[in-house]
Amino acid sequence: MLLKDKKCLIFGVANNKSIAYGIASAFKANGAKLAFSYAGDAIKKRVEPICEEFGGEFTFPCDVSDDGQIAAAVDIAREKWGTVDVLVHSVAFAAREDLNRRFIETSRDGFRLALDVSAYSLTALCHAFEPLFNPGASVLTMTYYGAQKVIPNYNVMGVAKAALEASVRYLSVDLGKQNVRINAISAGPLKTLAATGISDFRHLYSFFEERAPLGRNVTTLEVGNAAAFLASDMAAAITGEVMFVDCGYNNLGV
Ligand code: NAD
Ligand code: 0WE
Repeated sequence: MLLKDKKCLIFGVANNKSIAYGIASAFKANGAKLAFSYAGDAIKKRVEPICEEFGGEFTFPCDVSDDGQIAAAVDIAREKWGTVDVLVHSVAFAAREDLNRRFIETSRDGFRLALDVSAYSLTALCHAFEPLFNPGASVLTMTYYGAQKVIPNYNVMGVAKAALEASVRYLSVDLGKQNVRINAISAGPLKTLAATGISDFRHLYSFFEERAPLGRNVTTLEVGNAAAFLASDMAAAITGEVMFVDCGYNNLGV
């Protein structure tokens, strides 16, 4: 029970394939108290039964590109819990057209959207929730290898993830002063909603599977277990890190 009675806010569950769902499942197995955000009414209908499934305490609206909704989420968390022990950011978005053509063709608006939702939102959430974090609290975000190396079609999301990973390092200094930690998990490819409709995703998925040292891809629950460790006091001296949970793929040269 790594997270016994810890109050955990989870941003980014869309359905039971979401990485955030695997994280919620591992957190629940470790005794955590859970609450879930949703962005829009369509997602609300999916998140509510998932919250019930995990015995979650409340759901709340939060489009992370809207400062007003972030402030309202802080108010709800303050009212329900007073303080927060764990915040999970498992959110990303880019316009589909920017993942289907050459990176060089990325528009200013497409760049702004991807970086706003997928990178800046982490800093916005950390700043807004800063007054609620207990000493020893932990923030987690989800990244991908395309931040560090070129992955075909990942494009502006790779640039957004590079900004996200750098944000984790800078935020670790600011949050460290109040003994709050922040880390990123770099997960191997997973067949989630955010991966459907990506041209060549199936090819990329089997490419990783064939080459990864463990000869397979990761599961959302394995990502969740790594998240439970990083969120727990077992990881009390780990902050500002990007931890790969990818069956070893990132270590390969050729
Ligand atoms: P997912 O589609 O299940 O989750 C993405 C979530 O982002 C959804 O819940 C969606 O509602 C939310 N979202 C999008 N725009 C939002 C906004 N403006 N405000 C609030 N929420 C918003 O897909 P996933 O694969 O579980 O993605 C979760 C995280 O994991 C993302 O950061 C993604 O980049 C990262 N990741 C995914 C993979 C993969 O292969 N699937 C690998 C590594 C990292
Ligand atoms: O981070 C991600 C998913 C990011 C993502 C996916 C979508 C698809 C639908 C962001 N925005 C959108 N917008 C949509 O309209 N991953 C790590 C999964 C992923 O996405 C890829 C990948 C991999 C892996 C896109 C291209 C190439 C590889």
